[in-house]
Amino acid sequence: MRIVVLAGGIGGARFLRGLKQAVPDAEITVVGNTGDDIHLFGLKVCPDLDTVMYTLGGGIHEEQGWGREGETFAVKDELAAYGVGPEWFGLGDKDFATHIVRTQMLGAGYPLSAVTEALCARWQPGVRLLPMSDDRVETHVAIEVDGEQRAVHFQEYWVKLRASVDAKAVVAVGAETAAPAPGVLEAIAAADVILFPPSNPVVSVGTILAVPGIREAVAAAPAPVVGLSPIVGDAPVRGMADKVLAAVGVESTAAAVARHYGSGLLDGWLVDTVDAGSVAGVEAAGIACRAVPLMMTDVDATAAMARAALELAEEVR
Ligand code: GDP
Ligand code: FO1
Ligand code: CA
Repeated sequence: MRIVVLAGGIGGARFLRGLKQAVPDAEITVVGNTGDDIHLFGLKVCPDLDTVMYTLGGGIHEEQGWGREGETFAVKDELAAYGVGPEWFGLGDKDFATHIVRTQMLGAGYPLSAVTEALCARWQPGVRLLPMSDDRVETHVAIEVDGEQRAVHFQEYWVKLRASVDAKAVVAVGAETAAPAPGVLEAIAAADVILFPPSNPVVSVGTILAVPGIREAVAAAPAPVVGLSPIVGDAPVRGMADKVLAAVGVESTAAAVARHYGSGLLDGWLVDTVDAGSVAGVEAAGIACRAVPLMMTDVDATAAMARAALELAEEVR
């Protein structure tokens, strides 16, 4: 079975670990978000691609969901000693190696998709990891501070500011001129099932869909499209997705996110059992809906979620 998953970072990666356990023989292609990418110290950092690669490759810092386990920060400390920042983004020594290899290969002319394939040759994530685009796309957030509007890089908003101020707008800078990476459209067209994991609907799945051609390809694909809600009981399970949902005028409920994706895109939607009351409303929007446990407490629980998503895909096929 060929499955395509549009994934961000932590939520997407954890879901993929369960999906792999649920259908070990499936051929999984991950279209990864690159809108979180940031250039630091002359290096290109790809947080969501690295979280998927490290999580599925066994190198992730499990509690954080980003960066490597057993990290040290000697390089970061030395950079700070030179007064070279930013200090608010925790790049570890092991992680630096990934960004050095990536930046070196990009500098040699390899596209991001080829670089990602090379990095995955070491990590063996057990899925085909494609960036959404080889072109530069970076999410910026418009905020208002002391009455003046300004735009900050997503990572500054998310990590430095901890999303403590309202997001007035979220812009995927460069998306309009970006092209899907090689293989992305083909994988979507050839898929037996397309899944939207419980990733951030705005800055993860939304950014991937903002690359011209990808939303259209998903909508036109023969495969059923099934999503899992990252919102449980009117709140994100973790992180600040509600802040960016508000920026695009979407309330922080499982049903509102389904409607935000729309029946033109989604054939099925899974909500958590606590949101069972919203099933009828989602169905009324033309999207098949089931209420199942959606907390990724361990790989077995996540595998059960993945099986439920695949079952719903067969029901709506
Ligand atoms: P990020 O790029 O690192 O923010 O990760 P993603 O965008 O892939 O996923 C972030 C989303 O995962 C957040 O909005 C969380 O609400 C969601 N999430 C995290 N853990 C769980 C879980 O156990 N169950 C569900 N349904 N969503 C989760
Ligand atoms: N997230 C944080 O909250 N604090 C950090 O210091 C941090 C460092 C970091 C370094 C490398 C990397 O690949 C990801 C990192 N993240 C950090 C996560 C990153 O902000 C992700 O983009 C978010 O989790 C949302 O996707
Ligand atoms: Ca992300």
